[in-house]
Amino acid sequence: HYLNIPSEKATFSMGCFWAPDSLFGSTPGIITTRVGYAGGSEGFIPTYRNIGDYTEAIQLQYDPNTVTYLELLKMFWDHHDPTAKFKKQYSSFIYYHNDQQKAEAEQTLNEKKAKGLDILTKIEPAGQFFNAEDYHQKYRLQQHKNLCNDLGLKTGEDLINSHVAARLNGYVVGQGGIDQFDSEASKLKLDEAAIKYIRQLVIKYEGQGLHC
Ligand code: MHO
Repeated sequence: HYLNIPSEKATFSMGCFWAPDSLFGSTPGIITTRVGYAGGSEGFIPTYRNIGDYTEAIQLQYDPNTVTYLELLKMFWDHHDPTAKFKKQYSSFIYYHNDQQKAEAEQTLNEKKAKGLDILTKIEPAGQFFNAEDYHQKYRLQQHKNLCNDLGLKTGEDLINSHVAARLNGYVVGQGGIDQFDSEASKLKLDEAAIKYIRQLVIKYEGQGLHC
């Protein structure tokens, strides 16, 4: 049901990319997610082992009629420390895809600064995005190999393009919560065994937050 609706992209860097992959993956309105490298020098091909001046980034495909860019920005600000100084790999960036995203990103940044916070976040136009290695895509979900196999999620491209993979990558670490999972499970076309398996994980990890 997500194939033919208008969608938009959002790209953020907010530390290790495994956490926002799970955070956003189970957020209503998120269609797909991918993790990768953004914001570095042209002509350089970043990899995890040789990341150069790129940042770890999450790129979202979202349905703007279900979740707004301002709501995504609120999640961005609420789920990392934009005042903490890290090496470039883990630094805080908003990579905007159009003028409206740029304006809304700047507006929220200015609201933070008006509170006296020393925000290090930079706002830059989205340039080339390099997918991270397959083993980083839906990293939390990939720790459940049998589940991935049962769902036919075999390659990195499968994991990147699958809406179900995005949702479950959040649910397996409790993101989204049990009520949302129960109301959504039938739409994801999961079989009874998968539902049972994922339910116990959501219940176990709900409320425990994200870590890398
Ligand atoms: N501390 C984590 C960071 C991974 S992240 C994708 C690790 O190396 O296991 O940068």
